[in-house]
Amino acid sequence: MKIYFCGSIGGGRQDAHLYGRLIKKLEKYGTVLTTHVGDLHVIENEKDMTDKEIHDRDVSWLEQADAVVAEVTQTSMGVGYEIGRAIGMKKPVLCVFRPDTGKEVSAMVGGCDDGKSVIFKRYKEEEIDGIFAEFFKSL
Ligand code: 6IA
Repeated sequence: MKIYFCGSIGGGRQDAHLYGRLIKKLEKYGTVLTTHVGDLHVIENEKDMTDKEIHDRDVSWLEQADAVVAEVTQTSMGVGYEIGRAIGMKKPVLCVFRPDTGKEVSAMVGGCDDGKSVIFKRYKEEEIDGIFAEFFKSL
């Protein structure tokens, strides 16, 4: 199982530590192609790559992925783009959002759940094990 994890980078790195914890949990289910999203040094490490190189590499990983998991609490243009591309590629997608942060989620993400292969869930971090287990069992 190849898993593409999405989290905010340019949109703000406030949740970077959380992404690292979620990626560790996802590694129970398969190979996470995008571990750099949880890396506190990603911006510094990839500063020599052009936008085009980053985009083309990430889209090619998205094409290879069997499932996509997106943490959508921190608004990010790139994460929204990846979710849209993944749905277009008919990949199973799980979006998770933490309402207790007081943030609002875009209606285009909050409303993307189709009850089958595109799932949107509001959660608290202590609930994530059950949410991941249910999502991967359904694949
Ligand atoms: O708009 P954002 O940057 O927040 O978009 C974040 C999403 O786009 C993540 O889920 C990544 O998969 C992808 N992404 C955006 N930027 C990068 C990146 N370097 N490296 C890898 N994936 C990325 C950005 C470095 C740059 C800020 C200097």
